[in-house]
Amino acid sequence: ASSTSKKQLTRNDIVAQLPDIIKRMAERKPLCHNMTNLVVQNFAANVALAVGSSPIMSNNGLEAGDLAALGGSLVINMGTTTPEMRSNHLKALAAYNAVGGPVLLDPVGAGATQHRKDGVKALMAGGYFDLIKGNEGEIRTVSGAQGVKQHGVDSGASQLTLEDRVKLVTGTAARERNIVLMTGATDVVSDGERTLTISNGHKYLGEITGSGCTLGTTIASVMAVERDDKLLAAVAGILMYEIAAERAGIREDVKGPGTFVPAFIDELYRVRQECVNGDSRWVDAVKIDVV
Ligand code: ATP
Ligand code: TZP
Ligand code: MG
Ligand code: MG
Repeated sequence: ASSTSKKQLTRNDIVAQLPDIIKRMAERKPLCHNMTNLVVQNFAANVALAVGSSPIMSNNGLEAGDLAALGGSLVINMGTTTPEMRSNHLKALAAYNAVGGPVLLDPVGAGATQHRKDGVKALMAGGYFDLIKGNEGEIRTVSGAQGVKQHGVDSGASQLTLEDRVKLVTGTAARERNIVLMTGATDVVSDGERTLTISNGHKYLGEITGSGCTLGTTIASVMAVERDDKLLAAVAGILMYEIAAERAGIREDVKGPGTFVPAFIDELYRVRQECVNGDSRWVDAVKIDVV
């Protein structure tokens, strides 16, 4: 949060601005630079194209300066991290910070291994992240909680009440002066002053790999074009993503997680096209609570 108090975001404000933000993204096609894990490269690139950004998957820190100069955003995802990748991440973080380009951190598996716990500390000490997103175990680790034991990249069963999740997310965002998003069936997102919960989405998002990672790609794509209010950018990305998932999940041709993935990419594209064409009825599905 900045030192000046921000205008509270109401559901009405968000719903009114949402279609224009997505339309702007589709028209500008911002670069979305993904330094992501080896599992989701293709899926994340397709999600970026569907929502209306221009993806480049590059884990080479030495070209981050040239890419940062193109005016887009950066995703740093620790999913398949190595010592070499960490040093590439730090180079890219510095390059984007130098030009004020938005940077999103997804500390995948942060609470699972010592290397990842150390990695989170090194990255957070190495520069500024406009937004940090993760599941409960990851955001607890980011907050500095001791003894978090994640089983791999999944959060597992929740250890916290919604009230505790809200406190943790709001407090961490205030401390880091950025945006923090804790995902789950109900997502909690805050800039330290303003905190919202979002309950859109579909259970199949929890049954495929890369739904957290590609949510990060979607949010970073929006952050590249909506720079004045990054909380609003995050909320727009989450809602586009989760309402597209709802539409895909109930389609007759979707029989399970396998058929869900291509339908989901189609529905992301459909939401974007509706925004471009001025059809904003999809926002009626928004499920947001202002805390
Ligand atoms: P995990 O590995 O713990 O599943 P993740 O990084 O995959 O973590 P999620 O918490 O699954 O991230 O969140 C990814 C997206 O899926 C978010 O948009 C979230 O709201 C959505 N999501 C996850 N589970 C559900 C669910 N049961 N119902 C609706 N949406 C969900
Ligand atoms: N292993 C390392 S990264 C990764 C797996 C399975 C993908 C995690 O994706 P998400 O979006 O956090 O579920
Ligand atoms: Mg998941
Ligand atoms: Mg994840």
